Amino acid sequence: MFDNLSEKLQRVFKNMRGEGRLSAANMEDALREIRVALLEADVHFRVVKQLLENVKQKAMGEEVLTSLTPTQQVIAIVKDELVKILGSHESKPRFANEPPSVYLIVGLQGSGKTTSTAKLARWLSKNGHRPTMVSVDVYRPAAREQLRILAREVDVPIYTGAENETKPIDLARSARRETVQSGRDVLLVDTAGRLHIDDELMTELKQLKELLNPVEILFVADAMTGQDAVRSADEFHKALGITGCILTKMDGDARGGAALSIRHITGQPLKFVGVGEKTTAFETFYPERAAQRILGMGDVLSFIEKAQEAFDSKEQEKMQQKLLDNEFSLEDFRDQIRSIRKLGPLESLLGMMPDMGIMKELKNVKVDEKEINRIVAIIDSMTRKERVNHMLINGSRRRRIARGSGTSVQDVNQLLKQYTQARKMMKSFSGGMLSGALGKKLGKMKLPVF
Ligand SMILES: Nc1nc2c(ncn2[C@@H]2O[C@H](COP(=O)(O)OP(=O)(O)O)[C@@H](O)[C@H]2O)c(=O)[nH]1
Ligand SMILES: [Mg+2]
Repeated sequence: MFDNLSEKLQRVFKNMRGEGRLSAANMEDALREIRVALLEADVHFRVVKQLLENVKQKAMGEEVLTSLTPTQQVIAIVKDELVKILGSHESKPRFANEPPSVYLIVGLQGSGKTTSTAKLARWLSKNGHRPTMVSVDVYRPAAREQLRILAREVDVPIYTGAENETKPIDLARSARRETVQSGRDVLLVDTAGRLHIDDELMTELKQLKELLNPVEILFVADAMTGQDAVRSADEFHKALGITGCILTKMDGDARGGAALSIRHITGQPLKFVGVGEKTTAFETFYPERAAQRILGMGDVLSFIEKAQEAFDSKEQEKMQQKLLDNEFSLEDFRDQIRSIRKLGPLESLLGMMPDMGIMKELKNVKVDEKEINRIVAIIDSMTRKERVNHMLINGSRRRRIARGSGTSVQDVNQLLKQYTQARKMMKSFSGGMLSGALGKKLGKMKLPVF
């Protein structure tokens, strides 16, 4: 799902990463590349335009150039905007105050209406409802037979109609009566489709709408048809007033752009996605997850949130100033180490990151949690004076500190060595908080890792 778009955007972000720093100029380049990626992925141009405007405004307006890496911030902004366009929250199906709730399932021929009707019936059964179905596709006998077979599979009753019921409106009326009489609470109406939208079909659907007063008119869109799906969604909405959309065939190599566009163009939410031919291949549509998949980036947002929490940018500036003034004390050293720990195990942190470039190298780096705990314990066992001036720590003080922290004198020696080395190395990274081999790799990212 969304693989094509993901790949394209990943390439854009990868290029942005290479820049190290973000400026007004390369921001324009990045936005241009994002535009091309989205258009190529079949996102409607109006949607692309809106998205880019929002991203640009936010990226330029906020303090993107300070804390953390600016490119990460831009990615987070793009993701936020994607989520917004996709609908922010998942959109649950609605129910009428007075049962039965009637759902009209509409769309072009072959989009997946009959399959989705059965899938939805199954979903409703699993979620505490007692649905029933009817096919009013009187033009193709095979279509009604298809729903009958699927109904058996998902174990949901179906209204098949009397001999004399050959008109959609008659079938619908009886099915509705039958639904009430049998104490069912939802009636799913699988309608006929056409290869193209025509007046006859629309008239029929409008009559059904008037008769049934449905709480949901769900437009079934075939994701593989890209912009055509968006166009038909728009037309169906104008003619009929759809209340939501089911996007099918998202398991194929659909370009994903349709998902982004339908919501924006019709203003109606995507409610479900079909991800296979089986009746179980059906999912609630979650904008957040979809945006993540589009970006193909793992849980970048929660990474950024965590990182921002841990490294207050003001705090960083203070640290850098201290370094420049040669005032970076053992206390600061400990605080830096603590802020790493706040992020949680480094490995799980890296697991959230997209699997590319520098991140791949980093995944092989191990940070020993025990080591961090030991360092913090040793520094905690020092007096305030010792922490501010490590030159005070002579042999007898070292023995006392080792005893107090449950470590050995060698451990204390090693820590002091690490600290003095860190100080030296950090100074050599102009304005950076980094040191060591890992620090060199992380140089561009400004993460305080020792
Ligand atoms: N791969 C895949 N195929 C689907 C999905 N939904 C429907 N189909 C297939 O699409 C074809 C048309 O589906 P159908 O429900 O008959 O469409 P209708 O004409 O709109 O009723 C069938 O072969 C279905 O198996 C889906 O989510 N994924
Ligand atoms: Mg059908």
